Amino acid sequence: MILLLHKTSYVVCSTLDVQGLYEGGIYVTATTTDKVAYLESKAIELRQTILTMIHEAGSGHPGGSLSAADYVTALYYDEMTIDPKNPDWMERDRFILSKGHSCPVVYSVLAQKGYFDYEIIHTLRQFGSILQGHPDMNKVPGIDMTTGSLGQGLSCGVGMAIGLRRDNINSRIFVALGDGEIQEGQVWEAAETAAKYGLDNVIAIVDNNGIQNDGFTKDIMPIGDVTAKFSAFGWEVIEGDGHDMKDILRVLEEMNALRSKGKPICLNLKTVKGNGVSFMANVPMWHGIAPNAEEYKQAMNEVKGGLK
Ligand SMILES: Cc1ncc(C[n+]2csc(CCOP(=O)(O)OP(=O)(O)O)c2C)c(N)n1
Ligand SMILES: [Mg+2]
Repeated sequence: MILLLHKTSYVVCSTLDVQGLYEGGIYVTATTTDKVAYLESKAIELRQTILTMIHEAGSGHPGGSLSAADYVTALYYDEMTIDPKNPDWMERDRFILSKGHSCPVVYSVLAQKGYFDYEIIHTLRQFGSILQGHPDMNKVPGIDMTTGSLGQGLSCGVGMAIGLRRDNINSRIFVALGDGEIQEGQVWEAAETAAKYGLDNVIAIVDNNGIQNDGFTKDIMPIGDVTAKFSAFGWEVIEGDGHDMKDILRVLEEMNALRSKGKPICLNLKTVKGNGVSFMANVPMWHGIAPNAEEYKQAMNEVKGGLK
């Protein structure tokens, strides 16, 4: 039996098999079940860090950050080829948070992975802090694109993908988009460009939580069938449950199998805005407000239990 210790949580690995996990300088092998448990424990830590930074800042966007917590965990702890000690490494995979207001989720994972001192999370949105309300690639180690004005991230990803291909670098660009965000026309200009150039190094993740700023997407501007839309634009599309770690891993496996097809890939993930906290889940108000002391205490207790 192996215990993987990390700050506040641990994972028990009772069997050793094929998959590898690297944590705190220890490399162990583990089964797929162990991997899911390990990633779920990391997602709990991510939610705790998100809630802490937004509560302490007194402002921020908890809803969209919590909705992204599970796939961001899977990407940074398992899927992406990255080196926290070398954030500008040319061969790395890139992650663009096009829905930049949800940056606490990326700040949290970067802090946990050691891109910068974890204690900096306590300075979110303060004057002089590197962690501003929207992510700045010139300030934060590990942020691959400055975002915040919705609709632009996929265009940036397409440009980066063309550049990487020209330089014969086999890295991938993951771009996380909000479902409200894809109402922006620029997203579809980027989508058709990616298809035209057969950019199989671009992966768009649609965080399909059904809520935008002040209300439900279906009421404000229905986005229709996201899978059919991206397919019509020449993309491969894989659907999945954005809060079921096992299913996220299945989606990523299928994504890797599709890569040789020479088409850009969209992961259409069903998510819940504010996921993990009962009073925030699927409640539009929690798009952009911070929990007070009492709400924070309850939220931290709830996320500790995981999502099951
Ligand atoms: C171009 C632009 N218009 C408006 C906004 C203000 N705004 C910030 S978040 C948001 C709603 C985003 O909803 P969605 O894309 O679904 O993200 P999520 O639900 O994941 O938070 C809006 C309208 C913005 N940041 N950029
Ligand atoms: Mg949304």
